[in-house]
Amino acid sequence: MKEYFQEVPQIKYEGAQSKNPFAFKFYDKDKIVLGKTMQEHLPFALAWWHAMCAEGVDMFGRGTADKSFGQKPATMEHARAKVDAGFEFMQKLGIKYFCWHDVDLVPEAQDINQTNAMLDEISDYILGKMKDTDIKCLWGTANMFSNPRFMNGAGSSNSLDVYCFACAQIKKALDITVKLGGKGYVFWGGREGYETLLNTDVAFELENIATLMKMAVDYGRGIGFEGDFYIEPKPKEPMKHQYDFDAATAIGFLKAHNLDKDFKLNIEANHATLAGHTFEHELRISAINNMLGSIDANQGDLLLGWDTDEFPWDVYQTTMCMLEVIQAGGLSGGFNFDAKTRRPSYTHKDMFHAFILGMDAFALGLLNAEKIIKDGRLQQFVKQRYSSFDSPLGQRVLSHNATLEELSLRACQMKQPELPSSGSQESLQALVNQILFS
Ligand code: XLS
Ligand code: NI
Ligand code: NI
Repeated sequence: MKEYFQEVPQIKYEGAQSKNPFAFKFYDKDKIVLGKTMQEHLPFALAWWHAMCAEGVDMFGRGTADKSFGQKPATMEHARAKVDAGFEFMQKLGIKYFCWHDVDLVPEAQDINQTNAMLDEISDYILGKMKDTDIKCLWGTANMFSNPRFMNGAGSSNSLDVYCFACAQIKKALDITVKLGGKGYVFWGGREGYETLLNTDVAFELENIATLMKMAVDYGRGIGFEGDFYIEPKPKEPMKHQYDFDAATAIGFLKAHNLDKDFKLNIEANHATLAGHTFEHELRISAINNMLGSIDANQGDLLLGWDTDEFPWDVYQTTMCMLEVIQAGGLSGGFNFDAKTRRPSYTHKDMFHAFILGMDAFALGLLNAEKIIKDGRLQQFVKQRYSSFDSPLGQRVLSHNATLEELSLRACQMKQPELPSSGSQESLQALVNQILFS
């Protein structure tokens, strides 16, 4: 078997003092943290589209990275080489999961029947690789945003014919997800949105998207898919207004259409910040609705207004993320590196450095979250902050037994309330730094 990344050895944990750029400094897969191994806390996944396909093309220039893996692009030989290279890459890093869109795996043919036949062939090939390794499929999805037919969206398209193509792609992608034993199926509504109300019937489009999702659930459950369907919220890009703006919007949509039993959310860090939220806000909103399913692990650049899909580096952010994930009891999905190396980081070695960065950043986040939880002062503060509700009257409010009249009466008797206790944000931030750096 050809080795694609000959210049890179098996990546091992060598500890924080190691000077080896091809070693983990913090990700120690068997280390026990809060009763589970790091590997159990952090089921990392490779995103096929970035790692195996994206060559660094941007609006102003062609690709800088070579992802041909010695084969002619848009051939089945190339598709198979990507599988070989992808599995070698994952094995060298100890990555146990991968995620894909249909057209990441095979080139799209003119005729959807031909594309489907190629998907059958490549999924057989992938299945063979999975059997020889302990690598699994985290989730699959259909790309319903790149082909020009989806210019007006997929479920939200004005064209019934295009809507049928969306159905066909979802059906096939679900077949392949089930065949590969995928834990999830993602809907990222890339073009499910609009540019102007002058040409758009929003109610019509939303209803059709919900119908499409219901048909997908019915079909998926019918062929034995037991995993979660996910919506991946994103507020904009490519569309100006995207319907799955953020976690709260997606949850409202799912509940309104009785889809909330079958769906959870796949939260992407960079999409959170594009929506004007922190990553941890989106995680918390999902978690309190029992809908935190999976994570697209990346980070954005707050100085730029688009999805830069950078590898996670900001350890405060991974710390806050891991605090949310642990408090939510973990993920049923995983941490998918929906991230790409910067355009000038174009070598195969850079791909390894990027994953080492991301895995170490999440390992640090996990270790930090453990410290904060074990310290306990932060949680204690939050609990104490609401302690006025411990009183008998407060308990009546919490058990929904109080009336507006009785609470109003108490206010009138008091004449003026005392000011609430301080929020103490600065003190808490200092506390977190003390916990992390002492
Ligand atoms: C794009 C999305 C996409 C989804 C899968 O912004 O993050 O990559 O994760 O379709
Ligand atoms: Ni994503
Ligand atoms: Ni994204």
